[in-house]
Amino acid sequence: MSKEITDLIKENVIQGRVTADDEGMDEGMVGQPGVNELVERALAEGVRVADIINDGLTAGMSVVGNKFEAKEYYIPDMLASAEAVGSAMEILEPHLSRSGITAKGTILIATVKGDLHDIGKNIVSILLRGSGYIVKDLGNDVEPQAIVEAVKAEKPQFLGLSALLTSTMVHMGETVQALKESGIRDTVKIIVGGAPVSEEFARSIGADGYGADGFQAVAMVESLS
Ligand code: B1M
Repeated sequence: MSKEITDLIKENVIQGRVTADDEGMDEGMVGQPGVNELVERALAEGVRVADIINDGLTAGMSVVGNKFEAKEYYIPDMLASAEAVGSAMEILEPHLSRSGITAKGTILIATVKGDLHDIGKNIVSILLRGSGYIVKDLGNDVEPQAIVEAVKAEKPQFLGLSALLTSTMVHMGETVQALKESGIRDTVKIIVGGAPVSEEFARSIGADGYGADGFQAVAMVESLS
């Protein structure tokens, strides 16, 4: 049952359908539940939020990525799917928060300079919030110096950096370097992630941790706490 509904969510992410009013890539799907309705239904049926995210949303976006690579999908198609994932995450956010929990710490998070991909960062943010952290999101395309200023002002325990492009991951290293030059590198634990990033890369730029996905990012923050 759980697999059936997460498969439907995955399919509707691929179709880029937010609600039942949307046509979908294959068209003619108006009236069938979209990602929003399916996520609500999955929650009502008691499907685990982690399964909705991993087997539905992330699995769907992964297929979208493959279709983009194969030139079956273009940028507007990707955006429709991204919108469906973002909308689903808004529905899921309150379910991730554990009631009555006190904040475990503050995390600044940003997608680095030159990079507009923010879906993964937003998922990581929501999961961290759901685990009891205060997350301050600096947005995307954030310059190293702006991150340095934010660390000085907010004094967070953690800094999360995301990059999705091989051409922008270099700015993660520059950000670590800028923090060193400002003399505040050791005041904050730095966690990095994003599709082109690896544990080895994280080590090479002097980050404290790496998360392959949102759940691993949370586990890494917990282990560094
Ligand atoms: Co772009 N894009 N994109 N894109 N895009 C990729 C990344 C690409 C792999 C597609 C491809 O060619 N196959 C490719 C990069 C190639 C490379 O660098 N090697 C690419 C390209 C080339 C581009 C443009 C240059 C295209 C163009 O204009 N010609 C352009 C660049 C714009 C820019 O940033 N300056 C561009 C634009 C876009 C859109 C705007 C259309 C859109 C982004 C919308 C948005 O984010 N608001 C977009 C999308 C959607 C994608 C794909 C299809 C999906 C990315 C995504 O959201 N994945 C992507 C192809 C793919 O991934 N297969 C692609 C789902 C998301 C949940 O996963 O972001 O990996 P991800 O996050 C995961 C983990 O990585 C991890 O946890 C997340 C949750 O599990 N994680 C962290 C992420 N951050 C973390 C931080 C952590 C820890 C874990 O700690 C802090």
